[in-house]
Order: sequence, then C-alpha cells, then structure tokens
Amino acid sequence: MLISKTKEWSNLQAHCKQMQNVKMKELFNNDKERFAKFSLQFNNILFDYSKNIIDDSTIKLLLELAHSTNLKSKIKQMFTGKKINTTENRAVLHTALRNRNSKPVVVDGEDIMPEINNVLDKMETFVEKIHDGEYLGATGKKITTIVNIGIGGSDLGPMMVCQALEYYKVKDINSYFVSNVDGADIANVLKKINPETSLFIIASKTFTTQETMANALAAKKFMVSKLGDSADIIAKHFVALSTNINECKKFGIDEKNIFTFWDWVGGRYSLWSSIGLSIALSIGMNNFEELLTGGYDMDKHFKNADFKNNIPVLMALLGIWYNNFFNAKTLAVIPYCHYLRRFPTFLQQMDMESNGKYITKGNEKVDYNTGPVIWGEAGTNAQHSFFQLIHQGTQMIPVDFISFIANLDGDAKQHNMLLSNFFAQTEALMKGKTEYEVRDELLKENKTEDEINHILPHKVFEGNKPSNTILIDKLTPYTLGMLIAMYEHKVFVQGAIWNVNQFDQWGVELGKQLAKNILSELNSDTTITTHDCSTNALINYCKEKR
Ligand code: G6Q
Repeated sequence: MLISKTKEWSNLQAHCKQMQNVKMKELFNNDKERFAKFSLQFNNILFDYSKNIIDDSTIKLLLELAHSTNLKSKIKQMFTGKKINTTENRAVLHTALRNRNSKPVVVDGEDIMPEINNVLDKMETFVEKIHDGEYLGATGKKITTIVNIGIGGSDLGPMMVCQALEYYKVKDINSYFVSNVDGADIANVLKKINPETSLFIIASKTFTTQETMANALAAKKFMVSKLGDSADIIAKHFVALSTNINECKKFGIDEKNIFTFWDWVGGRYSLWSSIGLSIALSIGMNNFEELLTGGYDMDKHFKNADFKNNIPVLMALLGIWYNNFFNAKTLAVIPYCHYLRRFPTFLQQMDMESNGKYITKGNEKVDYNTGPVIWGEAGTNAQHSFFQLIHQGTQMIPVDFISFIANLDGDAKQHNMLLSNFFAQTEALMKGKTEYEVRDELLKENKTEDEINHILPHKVFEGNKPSNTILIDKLTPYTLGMLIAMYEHKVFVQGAIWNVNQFDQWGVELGKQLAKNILSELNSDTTITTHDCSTNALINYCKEKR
C-alpha cells in the first residue's frame, strides 16, 4: 500500500491544515523553552530544528509515520547486509567500510570485514610510500601531484572531501579532479602538471564508464608522449580504484596498484572505500581514518538513538513534512564555510540520485513527492545572489544552515562576521519584518508619508520561512565524516518512508546507453534519420557545420 493511503499520512494532512496559518514567531514568543525542546546535540554537532513550522503534535505525528513504515527494521536490514537494493539484488554496506570495531558483517555467508581491512592496509602502505618518497615515478622522481579521473560517485565524494579538508592537506601533494568528458577538463589539468611527478588515479567501479575511460586514455597518451612508450610508465604513474580487476589489468595497471572495492558499495556512497584513495593521499591515512571514525560514530547514533532523539531521522521527517505536506519542492543547503562550498553539489547526487524515483519497491507509481531538488552555495555568497527568492519569493524553500564555531584560517573577527550572517539569516527568515517595523524604520529616515506608502510593501518580509541550523565545533576529518553520514542516513530514512529503492540509478544507466548510440552516428558520414525530427536535425546540422 502506498504510504499516502495510511491513516498516519491523513493525520499529517489534517494537521498540516491547522499549521498553515501558524506563525513561528508566535510559537517562540509563547514558549521560551522552544529551543531546548526542539534541538539535539550529538558529540560536537548541535542540531537546532526549532525554527520550523512545527509543534509537539507535528513531531508526534511524524514519528508515528516513521514507525508505521517499520523504519527500525529497515535500518537493521541495511546494517546487517540484507539485499535491500532489490532491483540489483545487492546489499548496501557503505557502513561496513567505516565499521571501526571490526565486528563481523556478513554478506552471502561471508564476513566482509577482513577484506575491507586488507584494502585499508594496502591503502595505508601505498600512501606512506608516496609521502615518504619511497614510491617513485618512472624517472626516479617523488610523486607530488595526484590526478583523480572519475565521474559521479567516483568523483564528487573524494573531490568534495579533498576540498573540504584542504586545511589538513599533506605538504607537497597537489590534487586535481577530472570528470567531464569535455576534453577541456583533462586538457587544462595536463597543462599544469609535471608528468614525472604525477600519479593518475583511475576511479571507476565498473572501469567501463565512457567519460572516465576517455579521460584515462587521454592521460595515458599524454604520459607516453612525454615519458615514452614503456609499460613502466603506466605501471608507475597509474593506479586504479575499481571492482573490475580484469579491465584494470588490460589498461596496463600493475596489480599491486589496483585498490578494489565491492558491488555492495554504491557509487555515491563510495568515498569511504578505496575510492577515497585521493583523500588519503591528500590528507594522510590517519586523517582518512578519522573521517571513517566520524562516519562510524554517526552510524551508532543513527542505529541506537530513539527516533525522537535521532538527528538523521528528525532531519528526514522535517524534509517529508515540507516536501509532502507543504508541497515544498526544493531544499537549499547553505554551508557558512568556504571549505564546504562543494558540499551542496555532493549532496545533490547523494539525495537526488537516491530518492528521485516514482516507482515504489512494491512496483506502484507514487502519488506523492519524492526526492526534493537539492541546491545551494556557500554563505555569505548565497546571500548576495539567490537569498532574495528565499526571503520574498513565492515558494516555500526550507534551508539547512551549516557552520563551524572555530575558524581554521583568518582571524577570529572575520569569522565572527561570517557567523553573525549565519545567525542573522536564520532569524530573519523565521521572523520576517512587519509593516509596523518597516514604517518605523522609514520614519526614522525622515521619509514623507507618500514616500513611505510607495516603498513600504516592498520592504515587508512575511517571515515564517523554515530552517534547520547545524552548528559544529570545528571542521575536522572526524566532524566531516559525521556530517556526511548524517545526510546519508537522512536520505535513507526518506527513501525508506517513501518506499523507493534508493540504491539503484536507472536514470544514470539510461544516459550511458543513449550517448553511445548517438556517438556512432556522429562519427558516421550518413545523414541521420533514426530519431525524432528535432534530434535528427540537430545532429545533422552539427555534422554539416564541421
Ligand atoms: C552513483 C552512480 C554514478 C556512478 C558513475 C561512475 O551512485 O552509480 O554516479 O558513480 O556513473 O560510475 P563508475 O564508478 O562505474 O565509473
């Protein structure tokens, strides 16, 4: 049965009607304990969800909805390796990759922890050798540049983490990420690097992805042109992160330099696996392990905390509250942290590729919204571009505000400016600005009555715009691990409630298939007639113009 047909859903619909006209400002005025009631702390993360259009009944009804979907047992199924990716018949065990207690995790009757730990050991040895200068390039030089070639899950996670943890970067290692099949991407990187000191990391679960293989071949061609055509060049300057060992070997990669992972690691959840090699090389293995520990500690919180004290569960339920009952179609994620500027991009894949589905696990078509559009940008830059729409636009846009109490760089004064904007925005979105307040301001500016009437409606802010505030002590590998895992579990809970398979991605597969057909047509000399008249005309126009 669709979740929308349950009594828990109808109860929320009825409750939403009552809450439509409730003003958060009044809720705050009437309850001085509102922050204490609607905020949670776990380790060094504070999650304040008091600036939402909710009361006690909202939370009670949302929790009833969660319980009605057997969420507890669905969580257990994921952690214990049940094949919850039903369309691909796979377990989903990115949590095992960061299982720091090495308790057995069994898939198909086999404990997978020894294998996971072997790969981690292999990564550690490799990273140390690179850092110590024991591993040298083909001409005897130390490796100081790494170029990760991958796309989607084999790019976004490691790229975001390397950027987010740049402060912790090991000296002497520069990293680049190449993903786009547009030749400009790899060409721009190749222009900047020294072939003798560069290591290419070919990150691809399948080792067949068109974009990655094209870029890997371009890198190979470049290296051969610069250093000569010997097997040693490929063996010393290329490593692979993949489940497809045979294809890696065919490419010429030395078996010692193949870091494997497994089909139960989804691409967008793979940064915790050997796909994180670029992270470990950038920030050191100890820091990579700290990242895993952060993820692991969040896993424990998610698995063990009651739903009402469980940050990912509450985040997910609040998202459902707006997406399904207020019909808010998007969620803005705004990190007030320059290092996290690509975090929204990373989350886009994690969330939209996971829950952007309209068929349930029971093969029914949903009649409710699933995955929201995730978007965002670093604050304060976002304030100077699209925040206008959030403050005074016509649609409801819930926001997640993320920031850190301690600054890593710059002086404390400047960090306080950042934080003052962070707090001010959450407050302004909630409170708005009344006609009375605007009039008062304008009077103080000595405006005439005519001038006031002319400008007044434009300066009024209705407020009542919901947001979550996620405030963390300091950006470290550990806290970043917690933050990423927190969002992963939030996305899991939403998908579990919407009853979609969050772990397949047929839309991505479709793209891989479609482009292949057109590629052969673009390379042919004949006029194309196999598509609709628009697509035919576009392809033929392009061929004629060449
Ligand atoms: C992630 C998706 C997708 C995938 C890329 C790259 O969950 O499956 O983004 O990561 O298509 O695939 P390969 O790693 O196989 O090259």
